[in-house]
Amino acid sequence: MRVLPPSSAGPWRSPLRGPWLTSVLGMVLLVGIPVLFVTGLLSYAAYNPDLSPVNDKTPDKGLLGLYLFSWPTHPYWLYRLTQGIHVTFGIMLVPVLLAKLWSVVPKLFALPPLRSVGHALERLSLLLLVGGGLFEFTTGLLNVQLDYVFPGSFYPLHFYGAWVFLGAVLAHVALRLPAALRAIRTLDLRAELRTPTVRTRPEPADAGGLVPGRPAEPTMSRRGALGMVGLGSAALFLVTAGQSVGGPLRRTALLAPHGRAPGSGPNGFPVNKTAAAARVGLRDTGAGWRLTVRGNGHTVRLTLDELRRLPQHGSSLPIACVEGWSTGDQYWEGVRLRDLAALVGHHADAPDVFVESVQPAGSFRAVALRANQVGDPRSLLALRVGGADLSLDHGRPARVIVPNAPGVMNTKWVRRLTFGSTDVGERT
Ligand SMILES: Nc1nc2c(c(=O)[nH]1)N[C@H]1C(S)=C(S)[C@@H](COP(=O)(O)O)O[C@H]1N2
Ligand SMILES: [Mo]
Repeated sequence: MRVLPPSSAGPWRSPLRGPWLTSVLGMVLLVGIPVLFVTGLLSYAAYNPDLSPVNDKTPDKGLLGLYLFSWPTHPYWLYRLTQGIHVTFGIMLVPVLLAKLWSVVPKLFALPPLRSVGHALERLSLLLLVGGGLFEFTTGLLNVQLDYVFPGSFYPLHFYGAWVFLGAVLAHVALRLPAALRAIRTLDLRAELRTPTVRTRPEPADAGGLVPGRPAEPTMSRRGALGMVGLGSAALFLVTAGQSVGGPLRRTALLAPHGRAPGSGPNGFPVNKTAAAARVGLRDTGAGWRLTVRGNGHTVRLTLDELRRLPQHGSSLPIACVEGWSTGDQYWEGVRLRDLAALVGHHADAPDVFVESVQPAGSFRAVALRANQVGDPRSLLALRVGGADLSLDHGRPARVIVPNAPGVMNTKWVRRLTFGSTDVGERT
């Protein structure tokens, strides 16, 4: 049997593989992945997890929560933008990630698997890098696209996975960036984009063993390979971005589960969880419904008609879900949260509030809002949207709407507001 030198790496014979191609794809990820990290960490901060246990899906975060800050209500569209970018870029980077993995596949299967201690460490960091990357993209995609199928909650998996992935990416960049910058200068991108398949030559042999020792005839040019990745990303953009961007792209958002308007009329915007799915019916939200407002030792109970007789205000705000879909600005009308706080004696400074739904169970039935969110004059307990009463699926008779908050904070079918508290568990 003939022993192959490392650079021949057995079955991997594509003449396109080489440090240049890997580095070009790496540079795209080097720009894209930090954007995913930053927008992801912002999304985590937007949940205000340090405010209340009900907001905190990762209570064991320890030092990883050090950067948290009180999420602002201005500008009202910021979360829609950052989370739209997070999900859209994440989906668009999938072809780049897969192409990059394809380009280094001889390394992933290199034999012998461990040559020295240094080699073992390098392989371990690659395992965390590849495993972490695949894990983050898979959990993210599944959360957005499907009924979630991973065991356990999405949030801790994606959150802790992100830190592992970040560590591996930083190590990888520190180790590889100088070589990648050198490799990228070995071919001229613009010339490659003009080179057809017949004139495609392998890159010069490399120490890393990406370039095959016995290259096969090219079946595709580098232009073709990069074009395929680019077209893949562009196609994914076309079938998903509409869920966040809106406008005419909304009609092409074929892959976005909540992307397209499910109906017409004022309540014809996406529904994350229907009343039926939340096991909320007319029994809980009909004539017998009362809103309980508590705080400062006072308790006030209001019927829907009494709520309607309080000063009504309007604000145009979107719903922007962590899953990346968002509505355009909807015109909500109802009672300001800070006016409701005043009903129980919080006149000067708005306090935090604990919001509870009539929904009997589920992790989104309660949420805590921070004082800045309560105090914002655009924050409402909404009774109407687009000039019509809320539909049952959108939270009839009353739901919270807050500027620049993740959709999950806009609790539907509200039953009780406790001002000056962020966790009613201990007090109920
Ligand atoms: N009671 C209750 N309120 C809820 C939810 C829920 O599951 N239960 N889902 C939240 C989430 S995750 C989002 S994105 C928004 C979506 O609002 P919509 O269904 O009216 O579009 O409602 C929020 N309010
Ligand atoms: Mo959501």
